[in-house]
Amino acid sequence: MTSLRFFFWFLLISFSASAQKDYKLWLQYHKIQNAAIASEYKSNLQGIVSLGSSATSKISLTELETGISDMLGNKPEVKSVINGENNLIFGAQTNLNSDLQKIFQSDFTQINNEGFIIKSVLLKNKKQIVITGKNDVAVLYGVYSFLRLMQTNKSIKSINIVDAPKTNIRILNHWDNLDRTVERGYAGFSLWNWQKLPDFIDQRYIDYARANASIGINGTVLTNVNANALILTPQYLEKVTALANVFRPYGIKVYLTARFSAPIEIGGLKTADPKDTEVANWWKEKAKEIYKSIPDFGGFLVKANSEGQPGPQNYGRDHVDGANMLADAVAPFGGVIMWRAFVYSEHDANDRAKQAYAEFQPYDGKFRDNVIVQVKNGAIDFQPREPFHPLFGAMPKTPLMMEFQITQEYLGFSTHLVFLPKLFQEVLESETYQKGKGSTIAKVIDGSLNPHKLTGIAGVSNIGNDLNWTGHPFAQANWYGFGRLAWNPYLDAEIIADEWLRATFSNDENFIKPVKDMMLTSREAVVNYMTPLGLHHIMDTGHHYGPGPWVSNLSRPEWNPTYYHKADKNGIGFDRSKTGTNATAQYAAEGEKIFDNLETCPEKDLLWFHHVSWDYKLKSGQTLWNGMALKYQEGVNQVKEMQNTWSKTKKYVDSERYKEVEMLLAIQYKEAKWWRDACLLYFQQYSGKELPVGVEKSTQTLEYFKSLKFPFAPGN
Ligand code: GCV
Repeated sequence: MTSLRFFFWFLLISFSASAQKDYKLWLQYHKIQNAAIASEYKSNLQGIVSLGSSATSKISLTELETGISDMLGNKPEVKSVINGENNLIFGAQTNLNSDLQKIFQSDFTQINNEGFIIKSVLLKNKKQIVITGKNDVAVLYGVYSFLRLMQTNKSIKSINIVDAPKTNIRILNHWDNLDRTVERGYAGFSLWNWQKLPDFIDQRYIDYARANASIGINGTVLTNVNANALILTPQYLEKVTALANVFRPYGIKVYLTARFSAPIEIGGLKTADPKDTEVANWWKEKAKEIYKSIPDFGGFLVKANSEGQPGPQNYGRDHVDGANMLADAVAPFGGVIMWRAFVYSEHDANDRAKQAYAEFQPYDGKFRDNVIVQVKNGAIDFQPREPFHPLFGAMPKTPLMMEFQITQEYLGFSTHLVFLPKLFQEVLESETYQKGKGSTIAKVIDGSLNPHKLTGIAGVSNIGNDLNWTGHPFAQANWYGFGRLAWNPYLDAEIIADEWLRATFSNDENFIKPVKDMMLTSREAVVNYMTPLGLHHIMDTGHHYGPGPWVSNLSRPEWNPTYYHKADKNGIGFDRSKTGTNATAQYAAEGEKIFDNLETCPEKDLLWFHHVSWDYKLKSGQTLWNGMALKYQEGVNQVKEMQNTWSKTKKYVDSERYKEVEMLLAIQYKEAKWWRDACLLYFQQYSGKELPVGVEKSTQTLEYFKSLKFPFAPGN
């Protein structure tokens, strides 16, 4: 081989090894560096015994074999029967022998169908570790949990874990179109290769299912909520069936979005009126057809009468009529309807933030019991920070599921490092005061505040066919964190960051500590450099890339950033208090009082609820103008600090991921300054004040920022 050829060959090998790291997500199974831990694992894991033979049990076995041998450097013996000691035994309840049944009897009463038990036990006086659950998928969750403990170097000597998910629908919403573009997707094209399906099963589908199962996600909506009825035709259902077959052994159910006008578009009917018998029958037949080939089909997600999507209101009916008609169609098969509450109308002069509540709250208790209403975390639209959606505190008789956005539509796409579990946690911990203090959103959605059969959390997926799945290596942490919080909405973001870093990069404390701090501050940084103090919806139009606080000429008033910030010479902010739109009244009395009063309203939400004078004194003693400018600067400084932190991690990270993150942070820094400069120059026109000491002056003019155009920004 000539030296040049050797060089290229070497490049190729090292590229693919590195790219594989990115691709492997949090399932790297690095060799364990800590000798004491490695030796503890070796002595406790001498053999593996599988008590099952299903496809799911086989996945568990392969995962354990791969994980343990990669982490320990040698393969444990796979035994067909339990003999000797220090084995890892796994299997579902029904496959346990009578001794094990007895040992776990009381533990089984503590878990639901998806829960698992991992325990170090004495079986005929021999020490063994057992992973069990009520079925094979639950065991698989236990297997991943066990491997996570190993990845994070936790002791397993006297392991005793009984864990179960707190919500029952833990689901990704893909906004994927049939042409493979992804609405608000920043990680390439859709994973679903509809043209090659059903005959070609891309390895990615399997790896996707595996990654999801490893964090407890149990459902996926394959298609965009801005739906295309073609997905419900036999031609496409055959392809959906192929995907469902791949996902099933991983415990993942497939769901589809239902275009409300499908009976007309693909059914040849004249109407889609939910009260029309022919229409209702059409959906019943459609459901029957789907369940025939996908017996565990999850159901439909529906965006109706929202942003131009058809719905029951087109026929003078309401959301309850629409949702219940579909619910009746899937009910005989155990299906569920996830009906979205993301509605607002250009014909409604009311504050947009009030509209979903106004429309949905009166329907409380009116939906069938296989309907769950899916509510976005805030009342506008996935902003860097929003106060929680008032519907969460106002529909006790209706199961509500959370909709988070994992893809970063308003948070810098996939170029900005923003650790979203911090945002998710803030929302989940929010007090609705529905039944007094302690009525947190987590308790609303896990059904512990008002018991419901259905509970759930949805995350708008940030996954595409980029080599690293999510565009930004750190955006993988948002997929991971979403899954972990869907399983347990009470988990702390810090624990999630810790787990993810160890499983993805390294267990070295010198790496973990600073990088974890960087992740944990990253969400506040993006709020600071984009929308501090409760500002919102001031991004540029359409693609939502970059700042656009000046935009005021769009046909719908509530699409204009000026509608939201209302900056004028007197001040800035949206008065949603009693003196304004009275949106605060949509919260339970205690919450309402806090938000309504300028003095008690948390400063982080100040301009969401109040129009405040430029000279208003913040808690820091700064005027609002100075405080706001300093926040923008703080956001920029935080990104600089993130760059600094990352620059010290070179020796812990493979060179490709190191460079990727380094370049992305440089873009983030540039864009943080762009946000700061554009917003401050724009708002300065109204405040008429100088920038305070410590805030850097823009080197560009406002006109320059306004002139920037991005015709091919992704995801639009
Ligand atoms: C899928 C926002 C987004 C749209 C999205 C919509 C929704 O308006 O910009 O892309 O549509 O929310 O959640 O339905």
